[in-house]
Amino acid sequence: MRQRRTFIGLLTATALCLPGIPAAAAQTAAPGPERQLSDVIPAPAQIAPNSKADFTLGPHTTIHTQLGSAEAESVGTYLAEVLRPATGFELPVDSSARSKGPGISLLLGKGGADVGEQGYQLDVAKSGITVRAETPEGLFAGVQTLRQLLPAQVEADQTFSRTWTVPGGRIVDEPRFEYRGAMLDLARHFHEPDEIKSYIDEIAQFKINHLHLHLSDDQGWRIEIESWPELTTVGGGPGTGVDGEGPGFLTKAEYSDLVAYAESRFITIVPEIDMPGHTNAAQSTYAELNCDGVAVPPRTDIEVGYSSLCIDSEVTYRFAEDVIREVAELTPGPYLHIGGDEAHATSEEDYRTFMDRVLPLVEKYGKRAFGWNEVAQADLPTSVVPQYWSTETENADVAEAVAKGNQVIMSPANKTYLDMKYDESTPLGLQWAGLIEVRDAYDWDPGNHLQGVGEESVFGVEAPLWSETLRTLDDIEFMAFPRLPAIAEIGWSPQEARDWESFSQRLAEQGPRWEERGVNFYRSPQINWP
Ligand code: NGO
Repeated sequence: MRQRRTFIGLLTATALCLPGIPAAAAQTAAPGPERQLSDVIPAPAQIAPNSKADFTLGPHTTIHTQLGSAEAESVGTYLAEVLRPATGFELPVDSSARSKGPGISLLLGKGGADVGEQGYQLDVAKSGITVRAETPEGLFAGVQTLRQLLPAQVEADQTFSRTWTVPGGRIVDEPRFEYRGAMLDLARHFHEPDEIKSYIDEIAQFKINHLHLHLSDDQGWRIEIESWPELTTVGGGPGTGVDGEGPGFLTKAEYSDLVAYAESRFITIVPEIDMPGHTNAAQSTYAELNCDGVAVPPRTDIEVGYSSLCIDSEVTYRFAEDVIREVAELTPGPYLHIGGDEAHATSEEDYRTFMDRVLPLVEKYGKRAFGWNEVAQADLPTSVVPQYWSTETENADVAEAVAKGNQVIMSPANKTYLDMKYDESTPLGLQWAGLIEVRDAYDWDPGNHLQGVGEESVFGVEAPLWSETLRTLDDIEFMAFPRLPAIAEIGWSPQEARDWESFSQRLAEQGPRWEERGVNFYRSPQINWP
């Protein structure tokens, strides 16, 4: 990670009441912007406010995008679509570099600070706003920052007649970790593509750039596999959700459409097929996946750790290869998650045998393997990324893998599991890893959380949301917000740029934005919601 620059400026209120100026005069001056340059989640790496440089959007504002770049133009179009409903402005997107006039410019290439592949520089001046980045992804991140610098009403879908002022100054920003993830569990309760898209739209605002989809488990199988067609018709059929809810699965076309949608928000889909445990749905569908050749009964309870593929059977490896091949072919992103958690019904020796055969299949089909941290019990190639989910702060297998060069995704369950209850009274969720209030989710450092795993071995952070108790999008949102932004800030912001006081104030300001967008969220008593 490159050397961080020091903070350029201190955060100051933009509309200062200067000594010597009578209060009445101050009151009649043009109102300052509602937001301050620092009112952003995740906290930017560097902020230099300039109260003389506020920019006000107007009916003639144009969005200029990098000449000749279709990708920059599509980021411009996204921005226009976000801003048009509430402002009522036309906000034409112009990539011809011909029109000048006041505007927002989204520019690619050098010219700004060195912000890496995912970062951006945002300059707000009286004459206009410029976002510069090396990649369209960086521009998109800058656009999310810009969006949060406008008043909350900008998120509404009806037009307000008011001023739309962005606070002046410069932000130079890039992420601490390249991987910042969220996870949805489609297996316990299926979530419809439209619900997943809506979640994608919300998490993208906090610069989350990966969505991990847990596609198979004991209860249900949720992705079409042509070579094993009954996985979805039976394994994802009626009654396959927890407590018999269902059916539901993604066809290949629906999955590809989701991948493309996520890509338009610069989010990479990480598919997970959980093996060799958490496989009851497959084993109740296909008798040959069981050692005794008898299909197990389907199960819709929430027990874990009872199922195992048959390790000595060649059918198991044909199945694993077919599934990995088809999922890999459908997935443009570089990662494929093979689960590997809680295989309590598989002996340790069998577990290693299984992983020795299956991990290379992921590579054979061109993907980098992720697995829950139990995979570290196997002999791991250094390319494999264990995802740490335990509540302990010591794990010998993971520490050993890291010593050999593996990187880790940090998802400690007692900090990042969005399915844990906030407090005893939370109507949804589980509490096996403890109660997780917003501050618990925020106050930890992935760079020194797990013994033997330092900053440089952390590939990123991820917030899993398991769906044993969650059915609707409302349920998902209630558990994710406001903790998801806490994990997003941990993944993006430099450790020295974040602290609870500042975060809790910035988080409070997200409340009205969620209200405008109709997002359900938990009004944590730890936050002074406006
Ligand atoms: C565990 C378990 C999942 C549960 C989840 C509930 C992992 C990696 N395996 O996390 O099957 O759904 O807890 O919180």
